[in-house]
Amino acid sequence: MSFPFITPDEAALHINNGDNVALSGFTASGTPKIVTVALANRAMVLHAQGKPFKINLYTGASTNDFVDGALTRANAIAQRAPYQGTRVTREAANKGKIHYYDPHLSHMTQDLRYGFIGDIDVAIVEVTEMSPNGDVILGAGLGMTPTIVRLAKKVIIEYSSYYHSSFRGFHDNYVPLDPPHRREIPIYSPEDRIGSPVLHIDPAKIVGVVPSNESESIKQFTERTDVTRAIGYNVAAFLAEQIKKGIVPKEFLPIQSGVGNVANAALYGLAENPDIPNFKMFTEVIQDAVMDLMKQGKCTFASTCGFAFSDDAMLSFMNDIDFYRNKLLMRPSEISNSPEIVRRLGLIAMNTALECDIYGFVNSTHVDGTYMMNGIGGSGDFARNAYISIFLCPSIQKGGRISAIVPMVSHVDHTDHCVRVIVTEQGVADLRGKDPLQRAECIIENCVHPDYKEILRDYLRQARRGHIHHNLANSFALHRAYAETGDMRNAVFL
Ligand code: 0RQ
Repeated sequence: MSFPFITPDEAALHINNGDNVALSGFTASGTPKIVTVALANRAMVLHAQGKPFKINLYTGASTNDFVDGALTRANAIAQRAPYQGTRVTREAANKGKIHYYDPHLSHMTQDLRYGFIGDIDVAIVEVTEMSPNGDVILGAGLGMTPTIVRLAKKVIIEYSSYYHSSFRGFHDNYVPLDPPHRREIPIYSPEDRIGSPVLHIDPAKIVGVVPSNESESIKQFTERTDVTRAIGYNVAAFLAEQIKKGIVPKEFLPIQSGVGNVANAALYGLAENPDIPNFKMFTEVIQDAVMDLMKQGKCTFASTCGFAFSDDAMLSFMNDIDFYRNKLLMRPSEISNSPEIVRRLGLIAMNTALECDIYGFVNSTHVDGTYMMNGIGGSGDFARNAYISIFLCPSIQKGGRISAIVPMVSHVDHTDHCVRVIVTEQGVADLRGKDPLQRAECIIENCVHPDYKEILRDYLRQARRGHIHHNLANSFALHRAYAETGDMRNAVFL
């Protein structure tokens, strides 16, 4: 069977107002880049005619301007899930223009299969190779693709010719059975392959193929700063000491690292510490740093859900693809983030907090408890199940006007039960085996910026005694001071 080549505009006509649309990819990697822009244009034309047009949009993780950006600007998204990271989409979600639903990434795919969210009308899938029987090789991100092509009533293919080297062999497509038939997911080390490099799509569902030649358009990270460098140094020194003490096995454990500037710096910190052995990664997304670390021989293997490489790094990856062939493997997000495997492999998980409180609760998502930043992403999948769950953040933000350590977080993503270690540029708070008051003292003395130490000690002194010491009238005094004066250092306790 050969599939019709269609234009992006013709592809967009297959999508109707109110449809549930699911996309391939994970972060910007492997997402469609052409049809979504045409869809945004179609929405704008229909809106100009006074006709309603919005879709519900489900992806592996955050996307890019071709997807969230274009569709948000066109006011074409009704519901959106899971993680997003595009400025306009964030604004729309915060203004209530998009119903943004933020599940754990490991849940999202099975939520679709379980029918929690409704049927999938259309899947749009970027592929890099394709044969007439519907066998495809995906691109730089895997995400939910094996499940969405099974569930979707129609599949639109974006056939990318951007990649001049073949991705064949970098994917491990696999869909677990659902309860009550679920068995163990048989991954016992980061390299284990359990599925197929080729994904089969039912040819009868494929309504057309749209050629594409777009890159992922991912920007490079900002250079490390003194602060992010210090966070990386501290986390590496902590782990080196754990190995020396025999708490972390001397052969080390696989690393999971979140995204962003802080997580990037943490990986470089590991690479620069001579007492950290070469390591493998079992993570949800890898960025440029991992390619560097592979070249240095420090990172020997990475299992991931997507290659979130900047355009320059992607070109150098393609030019040297054979070097990476046995060192990189992409898995669906429900496997890369599977709590079962995270626990079995004993990951060292490193994720980023917006704010932490003195008892070890972490807010990764909502500034001031109200304003959505990105979403929980995979951080919860890893944090609860890791061998050691570490949260990283600079101790202060906005030139010191915000302390990242507060008496009580304004929103809870990760509880004190999951958060084992907090690292800032000031130092490391090891919370394992400590009661709440011991944790508070440990965090204040090791992680808080000097400008805020006395303020937080004061909070503890005047707090009501119990298992946890709090004074609810003052728990948000720092947030209040920021709202009223623009500086948390002006906090006043009642
Ligand atoms: O603001 O953009 O205006 O400069 O938040 O902060 O320090 O640059 O850190 O880029 O690593 O992002 C938690 C958002 C950190 C991210 C978060 C402001 C700060 C800055 C960004 P500007 P930094 P990063 C993998 C796992 C949750 C999901 C997750 C995230 C901006 O890491 O989304 O971990 N994590 N998923 O100034 C007010 C505070 C603030 C604050 C920071 N307390 N109050 N503003 N900022 N702390 C990803 C996936 O799952 C795919």
